[in-house]
Amino acid sequence: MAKPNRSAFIVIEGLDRSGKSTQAQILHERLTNAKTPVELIKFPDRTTAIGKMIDSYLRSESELDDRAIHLLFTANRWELASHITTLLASGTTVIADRYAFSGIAFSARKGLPYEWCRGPDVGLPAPDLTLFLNIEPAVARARGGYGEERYEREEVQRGVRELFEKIGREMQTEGSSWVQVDAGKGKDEVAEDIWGAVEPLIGSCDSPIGRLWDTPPHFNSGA
Ligand code: Z5A
Ligand code: MG
Repeated sequence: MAKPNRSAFIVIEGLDRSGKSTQAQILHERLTNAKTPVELIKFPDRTTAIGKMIDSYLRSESELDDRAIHLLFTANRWELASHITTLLASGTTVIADRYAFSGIAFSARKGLPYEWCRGPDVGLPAPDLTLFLNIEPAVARARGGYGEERYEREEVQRGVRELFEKIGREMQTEGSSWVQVDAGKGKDEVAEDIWGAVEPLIGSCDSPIGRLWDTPPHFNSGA
């Protein structure tokens, strides 16, 4: 049987100010310079109609029920799901700056049931690699402090961190590739650690695109 010819889906997760966007950009540039087709997607994608509602909520310009905003974050991923699978199938590497794991961690931190939070993300394109940028919230705060948006407070970040750790343990238990990166190091060192995890995946994805938390892990077009 011929090998599926597709590229890698790489997710960068982590706490606020852990350097996700910085590293996503560095990785994007590195792959572009290596002539590897690559697209960087940021979640939330604040440019769509749903993304604009999320943006307004995060800026505290509007109020929403906790479950309603959770479902909007998930819908924001689903509206890009078929775009992601199309890119992967056509040989473009996809980097996502945050993904479903942020959705679960931030909503469960508010007290919503963990399994309820996970439900709507089941079946999304599964990452081939999730890089979790691990940092002490106090170190993150020292990087210019938290911003003005919702959730940007140290006690929130501590709770979110514990939930990310739970998600990471579960992902590793089920055999998914979840790699912790020490994000407290300098930018270049972190970039090298990330490259060490990403490089082996480039040009070597030989399985069908998986579905997140779905078994068996087959993702067909039409999502
Ligand atoms: N959220 C949610 O609730 N549910 C969901 O489903 C999703 C998200 C997807 C907005 O996310 C909020 O949405 C977020 C979670 C929630 N709330 N919080 N918290 P966002 O992605 O738009 O916002 P966020 O605010 O990511 O964090 P950030 O500030 O963008 O952090 P970052 O991307 O990890 O960091 P950065 O921008 O790359 O770097 C921050 C600063 O540190 C900057 O000045 C850098 O130059 C500096 N930096 C970066 N790396 C280093 C190193 N290695 N050393 C020293 N300084 C560094
Ligand atoms: Mg960011």
